[in-house]
Amino acid sequence: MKYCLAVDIGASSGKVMLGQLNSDRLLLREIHRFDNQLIYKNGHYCWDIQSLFQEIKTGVKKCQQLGISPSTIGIDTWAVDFVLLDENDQLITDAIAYRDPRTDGMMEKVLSIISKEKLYGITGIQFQKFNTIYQLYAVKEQDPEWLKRAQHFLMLPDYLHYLLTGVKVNEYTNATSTQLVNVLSQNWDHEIISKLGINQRIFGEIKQPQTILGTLQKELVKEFGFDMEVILPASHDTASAVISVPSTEDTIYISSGTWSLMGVVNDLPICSTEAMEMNFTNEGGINGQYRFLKNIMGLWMIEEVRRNFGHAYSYTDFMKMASQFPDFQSLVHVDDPRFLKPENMVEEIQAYCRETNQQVPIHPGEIAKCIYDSLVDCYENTVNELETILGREFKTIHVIGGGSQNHLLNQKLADKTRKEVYAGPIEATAIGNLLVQMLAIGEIDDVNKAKHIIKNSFELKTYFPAKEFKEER
Ligand code: LFR
Repeated sequence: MKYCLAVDIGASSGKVMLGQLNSDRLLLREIHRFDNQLIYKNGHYCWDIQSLFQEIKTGVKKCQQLGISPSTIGIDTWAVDFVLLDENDQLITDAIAYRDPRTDGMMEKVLSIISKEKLYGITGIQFQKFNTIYQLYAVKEQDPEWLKRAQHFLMLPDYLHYLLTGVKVNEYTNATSTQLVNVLSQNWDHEIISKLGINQRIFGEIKQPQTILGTLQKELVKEFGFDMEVILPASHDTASAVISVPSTEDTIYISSGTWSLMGVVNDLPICSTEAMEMNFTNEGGINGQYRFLKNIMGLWMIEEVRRNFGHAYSYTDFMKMASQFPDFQSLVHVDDPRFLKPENMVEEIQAYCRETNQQVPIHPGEIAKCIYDSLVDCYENTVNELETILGREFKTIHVIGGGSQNHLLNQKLADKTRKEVYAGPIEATAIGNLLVQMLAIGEIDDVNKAKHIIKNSFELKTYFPAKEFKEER
């Protein structure tokens, strides 16, 4: 069977994963792993996009050293971030990151041009100050000459795919996160774009996952010693991850990583006033489906706390230390924008607790505990919101991604929501990326078969709600 290569880059690390089918099992092998982080450059928080591309090349070369030449490759990253290219296809800007404060106040400005109801009605996308639409508006206000020079707008995976192939397209699932795509036509919404006064010409053709983009540029073929087909996966990492939920029929999922994305898969978008007020999104999925979900601040908070403690503790250490402290002692509202990019996460959490007259967590384990409890609290509220909007109850929650390894969080989730929690697969995003490549080249016939392969290949852990769960406060 053919080898496929998934490049999955998250906000804190990236990996190159090799996949191969062996009858109905997906064999997964990590080829290369690297760190990713925000860098401060030219007055903005940025991603080092060139070094990310070098890491992708390193991953491919490691395959070569192992004597493996994959047939296909596809890249996914987080959403909303983009680059602008000039008429010579050169970068006009650094890849400025969504946590950069350039978007402060931009949502309010955009909403004075297009009403909130109209924008939600057209796009079905949640309101987050860092969405591409507000980033583009920030460019328009702060660096208008960039937009004047721009010929092409590419999301980050689109740009990385372009570096591999020389072909410039906008992949659909990621494009929806811009808040510029019409939820029904699944294409750029020209009315919104023109109302913002942004040139339509920069937006390219939207292509669906499974599109075969082309082969590698000649220099790369020389460098690697082999060619590959470049295939568009669901290039928004969350869209790839959701593909790995073994069955999306009757379950709520949480894609757990830097963010916790909690929701369901729907055949039709829900753009009701209720959904807008609860700030749910209808992001694009594969096969024309919608990821109806909500962004919850997620493990970013613990990633930052770890950084604040000089990486002295691992995530497992935090989990172990946290379990020694009582439940629900202090809670923070995880979705408060103050936690998006504070100077110091530990101090921000402590300040929040002080201001709200709660016990101030001091010990690293106590701080971790406060984060886990607050996340679970938010998950529970989100379950209630989802069940209200959808008018039905769910019996299970499926946690996928790196965060699904947090036993403490999984058990708390089961206890608090009184639902069964299934955890895994850990590498959900890379798996979803690989499955779409395999669908594109006919290694897998359809999505049902892909789901069967996931069930057959990865072991899931089950957490039952504790019989006697009493909330302490
Ligand atoms: C998760 C994710 C979310 C998106 C956020 C910012 O990695 O892609 O889905 O809202 O990052 O791009």
